[in-house]
Amino acid sequence: VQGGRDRLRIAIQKSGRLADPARALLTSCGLSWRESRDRLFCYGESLPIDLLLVRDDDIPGLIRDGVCDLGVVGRNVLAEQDIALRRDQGASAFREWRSLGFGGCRLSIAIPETWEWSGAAQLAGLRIATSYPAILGDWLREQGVDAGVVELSGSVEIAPKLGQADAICDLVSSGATLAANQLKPTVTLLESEAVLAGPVKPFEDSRAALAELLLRRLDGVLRMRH
Ligand code: PRT
Ligand code: ZN
Repeated sequence: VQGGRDRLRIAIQKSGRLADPARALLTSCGLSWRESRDRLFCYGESLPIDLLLVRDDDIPGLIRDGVCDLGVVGRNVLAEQDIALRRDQGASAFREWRSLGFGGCRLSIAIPETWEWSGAAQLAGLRIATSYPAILGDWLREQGVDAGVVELSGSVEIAPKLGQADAICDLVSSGATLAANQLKPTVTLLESEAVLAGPVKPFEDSRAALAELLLRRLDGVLRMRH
C-alpha cells in the first residue's frame, strides 16, 4: 500500500479503547466511509479521506513509512516510539498535531502499597518493569537515578508479585488495577490522551488542502465539545 497523493489516509485503532471514540470524532467532522469486506480499510465517501484499522502500536511506524498520512494514537505510544526513533536515527518522523480530549491516562511509577514513597532516588538499584522503556529510561537519566529497566509487553502490574521487578511504570486511569495488585501510584512521567499524529514535514501535494480542511473541522468539533 502506498500513501495516496490525492486521498488522505488515517490510521486508527481497529479495536480497543481508542477505536470507537476515534471513529466517532472523525464522523463528527463529516467523514463517512464504505467498509471493505475484511473491515481493515474504510473508503472515504463524503471526502477522499480513508481509514486503515490497525494495532495502536503500529500507527507511528505507518506514518513514518508514509503508508498512512495521519493517525489517532495515545501520546504514550507516540512518545515512546519517538524517543526510540530519535535515539536510532537522530530525528523525529512524526509529531503530535492535536490533542483530542479522550483516552486520558497517566504513565506513572507504582510501588508496593506497603512502601513509603520518598522520591525518585528511592528507585536506585531497583528493577522497574514497564512497556515504556524509552520514556522510563529518559526519565531515570533526568533524575540521575540508576535503576534496572525490565521490558515487558503486557501484564506489567503482576511483575512485582512474580518477583520479576520491585516496582512498575505503567498506565493508570482509575487506579483499580494497581490496587488489585497491592500497588500504589507515585510520580507521573507523562500525562497522556489520544492525539492526532502526523508527519513532521507538511504535505506538498493535494493532501495538504485535505489535511487543512480536516483540521479546521476538527478544531471546530473540539471547541464545541469543551
Ligand atoms: O490491540 P492494540 O495493540 O491496538 O491495543 P492495546 O491493548 O495496546 O491498547 P488499549 O486499547 O488497551 O489502549 C489504547 C490506549 O488507550 C493506550 O495506549 C492509552 O493511550 C489509552 N488508555 C487510557 C489506556 C488506559 N486509559 C488504561 N487504563 N491504556 C491502558 N490502560 C490500562 C492500564 O494500564 C491498566 O492496566 O488499563 C488497565 C486498567 O486501568 P485502571 O487504572 O483504570 O485500573
Ligand atoms: Zn497496543
